[in-house]
Amino acid sequence: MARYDLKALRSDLCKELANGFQKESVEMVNQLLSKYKSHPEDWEGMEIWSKDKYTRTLLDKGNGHYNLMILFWNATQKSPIHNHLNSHCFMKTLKGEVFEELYKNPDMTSCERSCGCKMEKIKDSIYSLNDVALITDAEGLHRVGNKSQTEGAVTLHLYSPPFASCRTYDDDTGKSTEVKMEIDKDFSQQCCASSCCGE
Ligand code: CSS
Ligand code: FE2
Repeated sequence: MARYDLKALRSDLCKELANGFQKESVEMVNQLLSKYKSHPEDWEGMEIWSKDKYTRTLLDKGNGHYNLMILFWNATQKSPIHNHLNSHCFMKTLKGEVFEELYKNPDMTSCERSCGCKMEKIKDSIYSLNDVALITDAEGLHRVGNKSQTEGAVTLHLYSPPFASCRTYDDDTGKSTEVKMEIDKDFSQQCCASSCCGE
């Protein structure tokens, strides 16, 4: 039987989310992301490794309903603490091990943003190969990073609805800033022509 590869996953996601993200989509996306088992061949030719920051490659725009992205993290690279603009953020580890630090949203505590409170961490998690995680703003804010000091890590992200900017939060003051999220490479046109949206 043919391997359930990234192309098949992309096609299934496109079909299942054709009418947008519904309540029951959480379980369905979780199942599809779990069904797919990572294979380095699947992201051959898509890799961008930067010494300065983790990189973001857009795979699919899901007819405007979601963004599917693949992120490449060099050793020790991590994100700032950030929110997800009321989007569902699914993350699957494709290579290596990533850590997640979950923080309380300072907007929801008695501490006003301007009072300069240190961000309060509420949970530490580690995600290994093929693990799937979900975060929404309701759970809190998070930072994600590559746990390894020596090896690269790769993660697959599905954001629904898609978002192009988020807020990042200063560790020491909780002060937040709106940041536009860069896309380092865009493969979404190729996908729509061949594998997903056309079927
Ligand atoms: N939200 C971050 C990655 S951690 S979920 C991003 O898309 O760059
Ligand atoms: Fe995130």
